[in-house]
Amino acid sequence: EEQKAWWKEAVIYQIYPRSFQDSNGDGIGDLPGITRRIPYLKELGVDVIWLSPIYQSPNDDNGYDISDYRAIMKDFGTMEDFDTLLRAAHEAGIKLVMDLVVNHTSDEHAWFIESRKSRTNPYRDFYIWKDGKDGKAPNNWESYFSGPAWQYDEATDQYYLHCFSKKQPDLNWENTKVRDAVFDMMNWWCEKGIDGFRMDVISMISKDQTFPDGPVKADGYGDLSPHVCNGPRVHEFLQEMNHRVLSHYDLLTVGEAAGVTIDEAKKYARSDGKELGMVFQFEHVGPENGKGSVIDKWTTGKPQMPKVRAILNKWQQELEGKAWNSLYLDNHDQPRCVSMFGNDSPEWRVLSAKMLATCLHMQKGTPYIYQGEELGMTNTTFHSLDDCQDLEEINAWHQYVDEQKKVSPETMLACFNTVARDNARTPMQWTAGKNAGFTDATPWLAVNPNYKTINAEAALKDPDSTFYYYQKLIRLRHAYPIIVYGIFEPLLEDDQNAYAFARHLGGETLLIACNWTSEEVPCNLFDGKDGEELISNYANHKTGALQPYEARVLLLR
Ligand code: TEU
Ligand code: CA
Repeated sequence: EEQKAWWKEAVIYQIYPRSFQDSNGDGIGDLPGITRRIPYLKELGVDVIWLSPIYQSPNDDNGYDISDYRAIMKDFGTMEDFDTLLRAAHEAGIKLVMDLVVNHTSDEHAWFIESRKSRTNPYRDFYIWKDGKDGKAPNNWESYFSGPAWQYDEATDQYYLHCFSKKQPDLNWENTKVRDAVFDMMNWWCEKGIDGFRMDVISMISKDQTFPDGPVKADGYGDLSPHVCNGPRVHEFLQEMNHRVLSHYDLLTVGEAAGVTIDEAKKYARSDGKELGMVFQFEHVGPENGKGSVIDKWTTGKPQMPKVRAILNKWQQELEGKAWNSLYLDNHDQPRCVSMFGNDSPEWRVLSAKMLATCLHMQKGTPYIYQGEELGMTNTTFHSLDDCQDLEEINAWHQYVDEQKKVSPETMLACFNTVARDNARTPMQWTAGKNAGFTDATPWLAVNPNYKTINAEAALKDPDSTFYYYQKLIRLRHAYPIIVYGIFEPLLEDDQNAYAFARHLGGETLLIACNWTSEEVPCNLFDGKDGEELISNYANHKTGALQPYEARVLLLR
C-alpha cells in the first residue's frame, strides 16, 4: 500500500522572484510583490510555492550564488518582508518551500573570502583547492557555464573548483565543518516555519576525490558530469542531512539531481524516507528527447513525442512502488514548454498548452507549475546577445561564437530563441498595460512583446483560458485519488502522434490520450467506452479520432 503524504497530493508553483512582481518601482520583482499576488495563487489553487533563491547574493547567477544564507537579497527586500510573505502564504493555506543552494556559494560569501586568504586559513578546506599541473588546471573539466571549471588564485598559487561560474566556488562536502554549517543553516530556516527545500544540483555534492580527467567533449574540454554527479558519498551525505535536519520536520524535499538515473533516483527518493521525497530528473528535457544538439545544450531542434513518451513512461513504471516522481516541463532553466514541446503559434498555443498540461498532470507524481505556464506564456525573441542577461548564454556565446568559432552568430541566436534560460525569465505577464503590470520602471529583462494578448487579467476574464484549465486540473487532483495514487499503465506505445496511458486504483481506470500534433489523428481508445469525462480541451469529440492537440480524460468505474 503506497504511503500517503501531503507533498504527494500537492501541486507546486515555482516563482522566480526577480521576474514575478515588482512592488517598489526598481524594475526587479521582490517579496512584497509576491505577497500581493497570494490571492492570485489561491485562485489558481496551488498548494505550495517554491521560491527560487532569495538570499543575499551579488546576482552573478541571479541568486544561485549566495553570499549570506541568513539574509534576504537587497533587491528582494528584508527578512521582515520574508516573514510577512510566509505568514500571508500560510494564512492562505499555501506552504512555502525554499531553494537550497549548497553545492556552492558565491565567491563573496564570508567563508570563501576567508578560504582564499591563505592555505592555512581555518576556512581553507570549506572549498576545493588543488595545485595546478604543469602550470595548468588540475584536470580538463569544463564548467557548466563554459570554460575551465578551475579558477587560478594568485594569492595562494592554487586553483579552486567551480562547476558553474567562477563566482560560484564549490563547497567541500568532505569537510565535516561544511556539513555542520549547512545543516545548522537549514535548521535555522526550518525553525522559521518553512515547509521544505528544493535542493540545487544536490547530486553534485560528492565529487570523485581523485579528480580524474573527464571524457573529452566536442569543444575540447573534459566532461565533469561523470565525476561530480551521483558521487561516491552523495547518499551518505543526504542520509546525514535527513538524520540531522529533514527528519525533524514535516517537509517537502525535492532534489534537483542533474545526471540522475532511475537506479540513483531509487536511492535519492527512496520510499522509506531516509533521504529525499523526490527528485527532478533531466532526461525528458535533454538531448535524448530528440531535440538534437548544435553543440552542448544548444539546439534549434524540438523534442520528438515518441522519445519524450519513452522517457516519461520509463520513469513512471520503474519508480512505481520504489520512489516518488516529480512532474515538470517548465522551470527557470528551461524554455517555455508551449514553445518547446507544444505549438506557440496563435492558432494552436492555447490548445497545445492545455494538452501538455493534461499529459503531465494526469501522470503519477507531484506536478510543478512554473510561473506563467498557467497562462501559456511563450518563449520570447532575442535579436542579439544584448537582449540576453543569463551568464550561461553570454559565456556560451563568447566561447562558441567568439573564441572557438564553432557556431555562427545567426545559429547561436536561433539556439537562444529555442532553448535559452532567459526565455523563462521574462517578467510575469499580469496585464495588457505598461510592462505587463510587472513594473512601472524599466524591467531588468524585457517583457515578452506578446503580453498584450497573453496576460493574467485577460485569462481571468476568459472561461476557456489556460488559467482555468490549470485550475481545473489542480481541483481534479485534489478530488480524485486515482490521479495521485493510481498505477500508471502505458497505452498505444507505438503511436507516433498520440500519447496515451491509463491509471488504475481500486477497480477504477482513468484513460488519458493526448494528440501532440496539429493534425487530426486516428484513435479509438475511447470508442464504446462509457464513463465520466473529467477534463478535455475540446467540447465535442470525434469517434475514432483525436482532433489537433486534443486531450481527453475518461474515468471508467
Ligand atoms: O541548475 C543546474 C543545472 O543542471 C543547470 O545548469 C541546467 O543543467 C542548465 O541550466 C540547463 O541549461 C541549477 C539551477 O537551477 C540553475 O538556475 C543554476 O544556474 C545552477 O544550478 C547553478 O546553481
Ligand atoms: Ca522591486
